[in-house]
Amino acid sequence: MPYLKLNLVAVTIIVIAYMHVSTTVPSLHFVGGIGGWVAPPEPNYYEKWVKGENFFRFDALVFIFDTGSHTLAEVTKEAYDTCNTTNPIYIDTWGPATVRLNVVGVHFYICTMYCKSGQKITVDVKPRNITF
Ligand SMILES: *[C@@H]1O[C@H](CO)[C@@H](O)[C@H](O)[C@H]1NC(C)=O
Ligand SMILES: [Cu+2]
Repeated sequence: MPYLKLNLVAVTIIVIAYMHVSTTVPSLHFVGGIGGWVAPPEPNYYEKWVKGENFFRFDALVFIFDTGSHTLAEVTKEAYDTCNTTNPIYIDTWGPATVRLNVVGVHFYICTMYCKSGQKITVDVKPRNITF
């Protein structure tokens, strides 16, 4: 049955092509690249970094920073916009910090010390499941 085999190969290739982006193994995102999690050298530094990334469920963010110099906090959109550090959803004061992206949707991360200098990122986590 060579035709059946060929069809199977074709179907497999098409399915893999559809699944392409989301079936890769979870990746680590080193926030800010080699610079790490620092007070941004230019105002749009982290916005630019985020634009070059694709975040999928079960990926991880790695924030490289010296303990005491920076922090990593997840906050609400309101707190993110105003750099309100009063009541974060989550805070890690020990560097480096790793965050597993277990929840699909938009998440907001700031440094509670340099948020106002632009040390903050918006991360849109996309599902890993395939929808045809
Ligand atoms: C910051 O957030 C807290 C609640 O988390 C709120 O009580 C406080 O009023 C906010 N501060 C400002 C300046 O908006
Ligand atoms: Cu900082």
